[in-house]
Amino acid sequence: MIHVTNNLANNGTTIHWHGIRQNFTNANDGVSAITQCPIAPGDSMTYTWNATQYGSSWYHSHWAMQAWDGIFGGIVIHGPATANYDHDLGSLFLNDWDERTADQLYELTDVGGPPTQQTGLINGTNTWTGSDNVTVGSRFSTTWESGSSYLLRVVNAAIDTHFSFTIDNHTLQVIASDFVPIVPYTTDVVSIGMGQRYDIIVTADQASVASDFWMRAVPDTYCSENSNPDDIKGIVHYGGEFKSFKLALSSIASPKLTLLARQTVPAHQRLPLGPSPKMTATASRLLPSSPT
Ligand SMILES: [Cu+2]
Repeated sequence: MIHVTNNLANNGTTIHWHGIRQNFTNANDGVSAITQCPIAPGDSMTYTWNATQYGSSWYHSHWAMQAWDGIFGGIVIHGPATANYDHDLGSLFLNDWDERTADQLYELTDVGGPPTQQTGLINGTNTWTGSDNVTVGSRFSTTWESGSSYLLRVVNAAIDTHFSFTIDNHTLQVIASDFVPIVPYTTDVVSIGMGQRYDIIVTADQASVASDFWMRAVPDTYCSENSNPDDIKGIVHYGGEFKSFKLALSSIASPKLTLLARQTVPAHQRLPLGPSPKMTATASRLLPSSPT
């Protein structure tokens, strides 16, 4: 059961639970104008559905372009894993990013096809150098203890980018794809399409090589274009206690480079988002395991 309150000033919203089976609960699928009317500004709605699958997914707005201006988050439904790990770090989001809002880009798409994205984010953050030559933002970073193994629940929440996910020097052990547990296999790179999730175990076994490694989300540019395909990077740092992943909010070093709807989205004539859009989806980060 999830209570959603729409704190946006001007726009309706709905929240869709990506990949969740909605047998007999179809009205809770969160698809605007299909399974429900949008939740009006100031209004609330309680979504109720059964967790009959387990694994990693995400929720996102299903109203216009809102999801790609930042209204999304992780869903974790606990269940068995097909390989052992020490620590579950949680959801790790990959996004493409542009300083214009998704609504502004949509108008360009109407006349010229999908525009080139400027860069991308790892869990809501990255650095970026604009046309004024000023670099803003900060890299995503995560601290690991040498010898421990970590579960990463990677989600591609991009609007128009297929990513290749890698961590320099590290082997990735894949144990689930979307909500499907799989026989574990190891690889150097995981290719992840929009909306997809992969559960990946990584062992911190490279302390003898270096203390810091790049985590990379490389846009597959045969599908779409990006101005900084080699710069969507985060840091894996060895040396200290791990912390679970957290999707970066507006507390990011630069307010400019972040998921737009988390902060101030400039008013726009087509879809005038309010001066301070904010949305809370409570109790949605961690959902109980399904009864068997
Ligand atoms: Cu979805």
